[in-house]
Amino acid sequence: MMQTYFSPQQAAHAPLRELNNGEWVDFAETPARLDSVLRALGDTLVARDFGMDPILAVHDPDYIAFLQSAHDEWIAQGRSGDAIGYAFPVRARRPLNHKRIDARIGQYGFDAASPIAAGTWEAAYWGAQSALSAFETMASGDARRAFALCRPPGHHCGRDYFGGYCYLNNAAIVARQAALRGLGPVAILDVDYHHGNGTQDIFYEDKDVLFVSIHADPVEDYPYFWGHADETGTGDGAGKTVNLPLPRGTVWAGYQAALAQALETVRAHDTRFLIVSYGADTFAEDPISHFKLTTSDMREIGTAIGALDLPTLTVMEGGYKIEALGDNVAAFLAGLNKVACTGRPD
Ligand code: Q9C
Ligand code: ZN
Repeated sequence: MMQTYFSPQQAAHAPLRELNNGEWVDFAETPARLDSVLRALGDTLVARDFGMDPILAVHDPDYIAFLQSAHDEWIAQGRSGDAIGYAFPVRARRPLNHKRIDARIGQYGFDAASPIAAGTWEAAYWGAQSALSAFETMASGDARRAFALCRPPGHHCGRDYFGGYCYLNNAAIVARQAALRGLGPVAILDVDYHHGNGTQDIFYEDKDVLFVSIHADPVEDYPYFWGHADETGTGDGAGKTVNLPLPRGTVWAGYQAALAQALETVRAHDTRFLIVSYGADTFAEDPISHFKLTTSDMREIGTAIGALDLPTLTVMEGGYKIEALGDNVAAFLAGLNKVACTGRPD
């Protein structure tokens, strides 16, 4: 089995509930997701600590300070339980230096699906360290592929905002390290059911990091405000964002065609280091998603990506059918590793 990195502190993030379609529901992105994947994958390696610098190479220091103190501020306000916002500014408003926790949550967040619990910072920090540990084993030449069992996930989170169950953008953090270490051109292929709006925003003007995403059409699914096909990057990054939205109900035939197009885009970028944001929420039985892929389709996705023969770091994103999550991740990784990679990151 390929090198898999994980840290037990990632279970510390455990919000109770989220607002979904006007109702309070049990939080979908639970620590039990980790157990499902760990059971299916067996042995993992414990993440090392690479500190704050690689996190701050992507995220705004004010946002990080907010994440670290938000739950304490919530408690200091006389509240209990998870910190959650209810007022979100239209981003065109001027930045205000708010002190009040509710305003601060609105300032840094974009939805009511992403509570900040007592252990959120600790879990997010160690999730990022898992990604960095997977990166280091590849950058040092010990492995050509590695898997980071990140949780909480990362792709909805931008340089100064959280949302969509995401607080630190694990894929972006390792992409930035790969670029800084001269391992590029770097590409991020996002195959989570939802559009990776945070990753897109972070690299929108960047010509060296290609972002390609296959996801539910944001006309009819979360996160609505990003991921449309006409979003293609700007400035130096023009043409280096590629969005391939698909309709609800998509089965393998439709998915496979989009995947072939995505992989062609990755090849055309002369990619030397690939990061995959892998979400298993494209699975037919996912409770919050609407594609119709099977566990054997997960294996096919992995096989198709593996055929690129590129150094590939996979980070965990979504996937909420917990009983099937481990099997779906294992199927994806088995496909990815069916043929050994010959390319080295150098
Ligand atoms: N009624 C990830 O998969 N809620 N995040 C959607 C639909 C938020 C998903 C509500 C879904 C976030 C990483
Ligand atoms: Zn998702």
